[in-house]
Amino acid sequence: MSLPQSDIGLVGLAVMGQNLALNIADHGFRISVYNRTTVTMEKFVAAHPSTPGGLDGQATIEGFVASLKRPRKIIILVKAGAGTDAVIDSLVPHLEEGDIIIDGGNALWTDTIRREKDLKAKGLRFIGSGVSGGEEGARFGPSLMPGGDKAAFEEIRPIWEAIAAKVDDKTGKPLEGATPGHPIVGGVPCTTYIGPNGAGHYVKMVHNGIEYGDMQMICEAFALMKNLLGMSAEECAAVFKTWNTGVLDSFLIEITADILAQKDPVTGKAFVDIVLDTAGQKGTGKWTSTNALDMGVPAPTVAEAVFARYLSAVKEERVNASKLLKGPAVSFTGDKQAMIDAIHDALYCSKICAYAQGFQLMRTAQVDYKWDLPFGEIAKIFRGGCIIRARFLQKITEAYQHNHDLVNLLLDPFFTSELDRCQTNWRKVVAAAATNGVATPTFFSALSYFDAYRTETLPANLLQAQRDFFGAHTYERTDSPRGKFFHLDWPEPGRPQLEV
Ligand code: NBP
Repeated sequence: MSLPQSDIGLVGLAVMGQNLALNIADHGFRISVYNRTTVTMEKFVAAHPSTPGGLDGQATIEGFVASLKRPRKIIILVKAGAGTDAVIDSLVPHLEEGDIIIDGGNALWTDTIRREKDLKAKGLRFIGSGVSGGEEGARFGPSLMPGGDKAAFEEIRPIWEAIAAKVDDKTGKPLEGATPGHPIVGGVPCTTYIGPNGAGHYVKMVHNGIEYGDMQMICEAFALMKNLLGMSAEECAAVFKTWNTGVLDSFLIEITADILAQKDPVTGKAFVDIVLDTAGQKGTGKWTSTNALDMGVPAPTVAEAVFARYLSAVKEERVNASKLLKGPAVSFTGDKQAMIDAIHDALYCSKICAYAQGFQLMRTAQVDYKWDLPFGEIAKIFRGGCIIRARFLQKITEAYQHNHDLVNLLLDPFFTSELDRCQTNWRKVVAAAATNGVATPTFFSALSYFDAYRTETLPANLLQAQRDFFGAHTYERTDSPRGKFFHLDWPEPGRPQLEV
């Protein structure tokens, strides 16, 4: 008796692939699975003999493709880059016109644009879908950001909506409590069609850039509590736990509270104190920052978060420098609780700026790539499943629902008033950090971004005059229409023309 054909197939059975396959099977879809190293596939299938939809392990690409219903839908979840291209190349000879390949890896969006174009020429349809939420998200509900062929997305939509994280649309809160074989029923799925070709992977990249900012900001809040206020990890954990009940309520604040409360099983010390202070990265924050520079979009806070990881990585240099470069003696004598509240507000305001920068990037990219990104929907699908899920995303959704063409998130009335309400505390924290020599690069950067953005006349007038002086780069005049350029016939250096 021949086995039934599968609804969908998946190539790549590492952490993400295994968990996503189980999530799909839990929703009653039959799924064929293939992995380059066959034994990984065999062990995986053997470990999960009965799932609601059923797993069909295949040892060859030919058998894998033959096991799928037409048009075939194949998810690739392998190491992004050359691995993805290798899998596509191995699949293509066995596919037929109209079949759909879905890349769920963290692909560079320009690679997705190239792949979509190449596959279209071969009659195949391609979806580049951001998948966020790590292992847990893949297993019980990720945030999914699909871009590419719209009609192809409509064919995978039932599966994508079934496996995505779910939120309560009114409160914006993720629906939790899924267990193996018992997925969440109801709620609004955290997936929506993002746009053509590389749009989904672009949005996923920006999501990761914001995530870099979010994580670094939380670390700076911790650094201030620890180094300025002399608080223990346990005391900091209690503060983060409280913060998680207010405007900062988010996955990252929640896990930070858990991490800071965790003891090291070997020494019994606070776990965070035995983790070496060098942070790794996989490159999506760098991609976001490089893209910001390429497009000329100010996203300094995201970039600062990437640089903070680079600075953390030169541990030996820092240890040496700590003996040679002196800073101020840390002294805090004020009201401790008031400073904790101020740190809360500094984190909140900086976070608003990081999101504003991320949405600015998407806004510019959509013009360059001729996308029409659904910003309100994007904020909606970030509310559950993904690493940056947070209560305040509901406010971003509302901001874009009120005004799809919002120029900058900072200009939405809600965020304008929040920044107004909290900025005194934000400034107090940045000043205290500077006075006491506690490095808080993203708090500083975000505040400078905010101040520069709200400043009518920046010192760039002097800068442009300098450029005209030494390089005849021309300047625009304040008393002339924009776009009209002038050059001054500058006198010799040291001899400014004092009278005209
Ligand atoms: P990895 O990124 O560690 O990739 C391992 C998988 O890629 C294995 O199945 C491996 O097969 C396969 N593979 C490689 Br490596 N080169 C291959 C090739 N040339 N041909 C065929 N298969 C190849 O897995 P992951 O951490 O599960 O991530 C999968 C994707 O999801 C990545 O793009 C990642 O960036 C993205 N992602 C990961 C997370 C996360 O939290 N881990 C979150 C969101 C997105 P093998 O078993 O034969 O070596």
